[in-house]
Amino acid sequence: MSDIQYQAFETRQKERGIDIEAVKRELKALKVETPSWGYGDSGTRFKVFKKVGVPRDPFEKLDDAAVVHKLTGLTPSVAIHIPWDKVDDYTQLSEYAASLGLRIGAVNPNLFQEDDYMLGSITNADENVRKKAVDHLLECVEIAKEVGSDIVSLWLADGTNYPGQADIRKRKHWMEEALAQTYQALESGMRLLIEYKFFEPAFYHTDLADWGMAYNTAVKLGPQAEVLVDTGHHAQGTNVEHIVAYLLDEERLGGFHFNSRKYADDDLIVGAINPYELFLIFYQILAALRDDEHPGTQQTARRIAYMIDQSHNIEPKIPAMIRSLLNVQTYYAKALLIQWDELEDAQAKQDVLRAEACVREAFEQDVTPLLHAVREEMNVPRDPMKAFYESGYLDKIQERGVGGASW
Ligand code: PSV
Ligand code: MN
Ligand code: MN
Repeated sequence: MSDIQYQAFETRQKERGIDIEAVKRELKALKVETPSWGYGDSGTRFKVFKKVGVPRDPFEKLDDAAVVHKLTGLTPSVAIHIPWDKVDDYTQLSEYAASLGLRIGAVNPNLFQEDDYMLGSITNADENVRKKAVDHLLECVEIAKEVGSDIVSLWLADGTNYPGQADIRKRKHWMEEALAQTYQALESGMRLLIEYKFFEPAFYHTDLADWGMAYNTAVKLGPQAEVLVDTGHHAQGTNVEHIVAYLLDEERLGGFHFNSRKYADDDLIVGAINPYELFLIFYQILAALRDDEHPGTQQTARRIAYMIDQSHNIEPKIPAMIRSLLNVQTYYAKALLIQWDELEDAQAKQDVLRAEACVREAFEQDVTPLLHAVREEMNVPRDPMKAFYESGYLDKIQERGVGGASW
């Protein structure tokens, strides 16, 4: 991409009334957390394909995450999942992260991979199982404190497969009790992010099925509990950006798990299936940030935890992560090119077509020259994917062999 192309881009955006320096500042400030489990082997219930060079332990996952951060400048933190990333010494893990220019981000409890949890974890009718699950949640809060993280991010697999299988309201009460105990253990400044999903692994009812249930639970718990929107966890056709706007307005949008879905919780590369949705999510966030009349909403928007949550089944792990991040950056950049004065004028005049065009036109801008310029100013490669393939890192990790960490 030549400077001529960047000049043409800048001229065009200035004509549109866009403050390019402000756009660049926002792009440089964008940070997206990557998940430790996105670097390990994963699959479906049919098969986990084992890849050569996959990290064998949490430390090697951090090594890979550091490469991604070095090449993109976007990913200074890594989410961990316990017990997948269980280590003897969490201080050592966070010090190792720091030595690579990273920090440990959200701590994710795992309440779905033990036989005891087959019929539920914190919603299980067996009091002993519920206690075990709460102990694990409390352990995760302690781990977050040890690694210096301010986020515990909870996804609950609990649900039932058949009508009558369990008492839905009793399960709701048990869930609320368990989460209240977890909430009590948070220090000030820490947040509990509550993720919802409408089905799977349970196929009749899920205890935290949608944003309304997650929101209600968060409100009951208190201000340190917020909702996490995983973009892949909605039924077909759901207007996810509307949910985003609503939760921002209620000051309860805590974070995102970015990925794409076509049919269900497919965990495909973010932006690969419906890039317009990703753009429209950022449109709502940027609109909230501009809303001077609602400082609480602005503050909520400012501290959103952006995270990737993908399990790459057939893709090479590190390039898949880089692709995901570049997609997030691209659609964020496009949203930053919305001409707000024009949009607000069209909305005030109730000019439907002009308002729609205003949003769509930002999406249609080619941001490639802008992203090349921003990356240069951030001292990262203009083309991080190409730089990765040329770096020799893939050859270097061959020595790890096959059979690294799964999820
Ligand atoms: C399962 O659906 C899931 O993908 C959730 O999105 C969680 O965030 C993730 O696993 C890790 O527990
Ligand atoms: Mn998720
Ligand atoms: Mn999921």
